[in-house]
Amino acid sequence: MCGIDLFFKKKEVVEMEVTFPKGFYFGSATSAPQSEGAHGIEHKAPDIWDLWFEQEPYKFHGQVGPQDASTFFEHFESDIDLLRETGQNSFRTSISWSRLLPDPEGEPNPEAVEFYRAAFTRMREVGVEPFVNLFHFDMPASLQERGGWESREVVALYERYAQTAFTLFGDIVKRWYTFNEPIVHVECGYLQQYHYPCKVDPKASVQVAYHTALASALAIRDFHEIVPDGKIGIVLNLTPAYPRSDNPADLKAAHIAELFANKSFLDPAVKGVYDPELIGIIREHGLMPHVEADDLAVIREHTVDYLGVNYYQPLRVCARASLPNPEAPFMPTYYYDVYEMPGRRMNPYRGWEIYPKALYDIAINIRDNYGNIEWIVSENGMGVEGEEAYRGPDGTIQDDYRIDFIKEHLTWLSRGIAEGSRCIGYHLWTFIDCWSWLNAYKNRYGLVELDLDTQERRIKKSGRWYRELAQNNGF
Ligand code: BGP
Repeated sequence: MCGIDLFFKKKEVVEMEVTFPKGFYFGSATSAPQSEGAHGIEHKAPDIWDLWFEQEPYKFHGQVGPQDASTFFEHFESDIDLLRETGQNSFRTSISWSRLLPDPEGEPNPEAVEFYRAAFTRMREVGVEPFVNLFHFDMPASLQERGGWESREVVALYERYAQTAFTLFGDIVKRWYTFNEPIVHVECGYLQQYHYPCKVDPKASVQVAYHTALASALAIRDFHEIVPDGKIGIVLNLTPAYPRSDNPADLKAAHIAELFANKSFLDPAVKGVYDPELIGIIREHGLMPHVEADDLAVIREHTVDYLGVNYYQPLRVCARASLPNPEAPFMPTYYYDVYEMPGRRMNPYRGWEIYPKALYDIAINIRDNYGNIEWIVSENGMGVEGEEAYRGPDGTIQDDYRIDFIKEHLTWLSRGIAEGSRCIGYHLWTFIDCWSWLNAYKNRYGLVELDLDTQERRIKKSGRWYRELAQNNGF
């Protein structure tokens, strides 16, 4: 058995026929900063990834920066043809704020307007429903200098950007998202130093989280006026928190982990309110954000029409083994330890556990605790390093491990749907191998291989299989 096959040594699901409801969305997801390229100043103003790469290129795998993203800006027409060739009826990408509005207070960049209109129109022409997200970790650098999400002024400018995008593209794009994985720019940018501005500042992290939830609600309010026949959601990375055991201390640890990791954005986005227990903890640690009059009414009244769920890995936790240092900067792990369950299946390249059943648990959680709101798997996928080792005699990458990964997740998802959860589709991360933040091109996720030297695209075995999956509405 070789490396990648080991992922599947313990399949959890026996092969069975799996089918999805008629009209199910089969597609994939990417983001503007990870796929467009054309980062030169003649095309767009710098965002924080351009800025950070300029400052500390050695932090990026192979010192490859965002300017080397996979040239969708240049090749969008033939890339959209490949969407059809791989059977996709829908596709998520994002708009780059700093491309559309290089001056966040100025007029839209005509080149960007032309590009996005052409790309979204072309998708529609070939029968691919565009799902468009407004913010995928890419704060304009000029706004980061003005405080980023810590600043109320940036919330107002995000609302202006959202209104601009809805007005410019709302006639051709009917499915929108306000944010991708907002907890990530909170945690990685303000606690863990994996995103710019690389701060360790718990108080700022709470303000950033709160401003993000508020900005999302403001955009939803405006969307419903500007595009009344569309739907808008938010993409959340849900990582169900599983306790090590039924011991009350482990259960409590998992309960608190769930508050921070999932409910912190899920509750305001879907229910319009924050969980009082989470607020109690934030208050106890002296981290309450600055809130202005009417904010909470905006959050309460403008909830999402549907939900995007990114799922990669579960969160396993246990009671802390030692008391936290009360003087250390506050982290949610004040209340729990991350638990490394013996025997868990790992994707060693990304360091993430593979646990497909969580998709079923998410489906049931949404059904039972979030009003059975309509939702879609907006990301799920497997990043593998060194895929060229799997190139077959005809030159195609034989990524059977990816096919197995998708099958297992879809099997559990279909059970959730059979039990009444309203999931409308599955978007794989990702379409064409793309640039992945600090990991750059280390791990490849695509249905389509990208040759970094020539920019040539080649459909992998999984891409051909995906087409059959979509044609058969199952496997
Ligand atoms: C998600 C992000 C994506 C993508 C993906 C894979 O959290 O929304 O942008 O990058 O994870 O993760 P990575 O690229 O870090 O391997």
